[in-house]
Parts: sequence; C-alpha cells; structure tokens
Amino acid sequence: MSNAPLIISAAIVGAEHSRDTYPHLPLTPDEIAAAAEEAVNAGASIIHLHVRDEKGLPTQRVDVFETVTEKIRNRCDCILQYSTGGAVGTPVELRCNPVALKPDMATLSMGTMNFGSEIYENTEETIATIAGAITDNGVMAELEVFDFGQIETVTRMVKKGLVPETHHMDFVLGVPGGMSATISNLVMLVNRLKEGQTWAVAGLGRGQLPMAMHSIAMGGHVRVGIEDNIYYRKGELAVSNAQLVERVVRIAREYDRPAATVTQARQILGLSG
Ligand code: KMH
Ligand code: ZN
Repeated sequence: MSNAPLIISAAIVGAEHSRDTYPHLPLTPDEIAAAAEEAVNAGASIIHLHVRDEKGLPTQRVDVFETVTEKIRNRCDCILQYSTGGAVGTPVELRCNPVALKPDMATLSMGTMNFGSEIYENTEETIATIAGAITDNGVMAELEVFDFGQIETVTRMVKKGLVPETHHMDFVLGVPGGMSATISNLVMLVNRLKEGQTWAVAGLGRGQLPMAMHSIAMGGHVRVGIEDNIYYRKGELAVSNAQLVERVVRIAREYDRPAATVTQARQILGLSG
C-alpha cells in the first residue's frame, strides 16, 4: 500500500448546479475565491475551477477566469486547474480561451458521450484542438476519462502525438451516460494505466465517498466537491466544499496518507512552482 501524500482536488463550482439545486453554491468571484480558500485550508491542493457570469450561469469568459484567479491567488496558494469542459454545449473555441491565462493545469475530456439527457461533445478533433491550446500554453493536462473506451482514445491520441504523453489522469465515474462509480470499474481503469502514471478518481453523487476511499487504498488521488456531489450523506446536503474535503482528509489520515501540501502535490505531479 502506498503511503504517499494524497492530492485532494476540490471541484468547488462546476457547471451543472444552480442555487435551486444547491443553495450554498459559490457563484460570484468573491464567493468562489472564498470557497477555494476554505477547501485549501481543509486540505485540498488542487482547485478544479469553473466560473459563473453576472447571472450565475456557467461561462468560459477569460475576464471572469482572470478575476477569479486573482482573487484566489490573493487568498491562498494552490494548484489552479481550469475546466476546458465548460458546460454541455459550450463551443470548443470558448472552452479553450481561458487556457491562455496559463493556469497550472487544465482539463481535457477524452470522448463524446451522453451526459444525462444531453450530449457532451468531445470528438477527436475537439480533443486535439483543446490539447493543442493546453500544450501551446505550457499547461499540464488532466485527462478526464468518463468511460472505458475513452482510455483507448488516450492511448491512440498519445501515440499520434495529439494528446500530451505527460499528464495527470482523472476518472470521472457516475455520470449518467458514462461508467458508473463502482470498485470493479475503477480497478479495470487503473489496470490500464502505465506504471508511474498519477491518477485520481471523482465519483459522482453517492459514488463520491466510496470512490475516494478506494482510491486512497489503491494509491491514487481524490477529487471531491460540490460540482460532483451536493450531499454529505443521504438526504443531508453538504454545508460546503470544505466539509467534503475534511472528510477525505480524516479518512486518509487513518490510511497514513496525509493530505498533500501544495508543494508536495506539485512534486508528485511534476509541476514547476
Ligand atoms: N461540465 C461538464 C459538461 C471538465 O470540467 O473538464 C464537463 C466538465 C469537465 O465539467
Ligand atoms: Zn468540471
């Protein structure tokens, strides 16, 4: 069993929720920055970032990413990871734009899929375009794999030089339309990774806690947060992103996997300071 420090990524906003579904959702730049700081203080080292416009709707506007980034940087040190997924239906050029601000990391979704009742479009052309924006800006990619076929796409596109060979891997399990958040699915995916590949799992909804626990035991890393799960337990909304992070920190401590500091997370991921 690995005793390596655990990188906890906090997905603090997302694109799918609103105040109707989750009343404490951070929306304004100040609220998002405060939520990021709380999550980092609780033990997160990566902030997976989506932002919202003045109406509280998901946006890929560069000026909003810039404002939120500045506010987060003024409050705390963390690895900032921008979403290039945006919301379902966001055009690819808009998805790429914020990467020009050169965050530490950016996500790269690895395939088209049903996303609930909608279609999340990630053709190979789209993936290559976003991957190009990420590499051209010297940003580290976190590949988002939602389904088994997408891991085959990773292999194929890395071989063709269209997706960076050096990347962090995140299995996002439990999207209706993707793989469900089960232990056997997680094991199957992890078994396909090359030796030394860093990976994390983000379990959606009720899958968040069991996926986190199994990743801790398997030597992986963990993503939690309101983007993926709004409940602390069945029928009880989480009070904050930090609360979800704190629970993982407590469990991981029992496994002798202390939450990674930002410096440790950078070292593990091979990110420069
Ligand atoms: N909002 C989802 C459609 C990412 O951030 O890279 C896509 C998503 C993935 O959240
Ligand atoms: Zn996201």
